[in-house]
Amino acid sequence: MQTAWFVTFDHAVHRGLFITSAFFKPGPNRDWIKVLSDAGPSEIFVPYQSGEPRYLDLAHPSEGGAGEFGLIPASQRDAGRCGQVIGRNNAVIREVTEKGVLWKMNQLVYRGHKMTLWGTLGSGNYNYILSYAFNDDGMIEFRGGATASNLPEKPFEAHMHNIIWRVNVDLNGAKNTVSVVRHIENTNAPTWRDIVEPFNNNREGSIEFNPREFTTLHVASANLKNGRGSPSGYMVMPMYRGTARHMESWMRRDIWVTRYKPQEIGFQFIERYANNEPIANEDIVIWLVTSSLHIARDEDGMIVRRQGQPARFVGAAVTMWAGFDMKPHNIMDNTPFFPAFK
Ligand SMILES: [Cu+2]
Repeated sequence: MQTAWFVTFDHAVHRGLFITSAFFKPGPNRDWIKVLSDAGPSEIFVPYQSGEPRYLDLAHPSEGGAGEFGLIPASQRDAGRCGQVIGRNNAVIREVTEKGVLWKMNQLVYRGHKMTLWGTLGSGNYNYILSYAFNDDGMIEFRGGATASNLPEKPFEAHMHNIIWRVNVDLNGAKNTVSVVRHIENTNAPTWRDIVEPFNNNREGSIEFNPREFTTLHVASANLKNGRGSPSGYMVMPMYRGTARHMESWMRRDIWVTRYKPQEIGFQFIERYANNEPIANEDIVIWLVTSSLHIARDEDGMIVRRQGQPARFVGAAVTMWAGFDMKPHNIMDNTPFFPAFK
């Protein structure tokens, strides 16, 4: 054993599948480090091109939510050959898989592994696969996949699947500090700068992803160092094809940071939650908007013709993924994957 994960999870109506704690052991001689408390989707917001509908799939109906959606029970067909169905109501799959080549140098190679926990939220005609992969190199992959079938009334209308995450990072305990890492390049010069700044001057608030700056967050704990004495942190990194903006005022920024309050769950209220409280060395929550633009295709289903009946379109929308990664930064003392030097 070089590294290990210990992860707990739960699922609920209005919450989908969410992580309740995650601990990482960065080496055989190192203690377990807490990384996450509760982390999962805050909202799944799906507006359509013509303006209607604009579904909130996780909100309570009294707050404009579309329904009381829970996880769909899973079977061995979901789990495949490497997976197990686990948890309450048999709704979660645990898979331990190879993820392909993680490192290669000439004749040497290391194939990485990960443990994935996933479940499926049944949201009317859509299904949302909520997936968390804990990798042997300390990476965590948060993914939401939109699948099942397009809206039966308008199967050919474009729409946006906005999966908005609420991540209570508790690296080495609750008190953390969030910085923004910016890559700043001037094309009139051959050099560049990579700078680290406090998130929003260490106050609750929001920023935008800037693809030219490779916008990345860095979450640190004041006293956490690795065996070499380097300050340890986790990077929060996007994996976007685009950044969604919508009419709703809360859908005009990409990342928010607030103080942790257990009752602050719904993303449509984020502007009220983010009321300028200090966030340096506090129990913080990171909110990330991750989006898939779904332009309908004929491949999203098939036309079924039966004698004596009008032709109808039966949907089968192939999964579109959105999400982000968390990557360790000076958590481990060295690479755990090189072969022993002789
Ligand atoms: Cu879609």
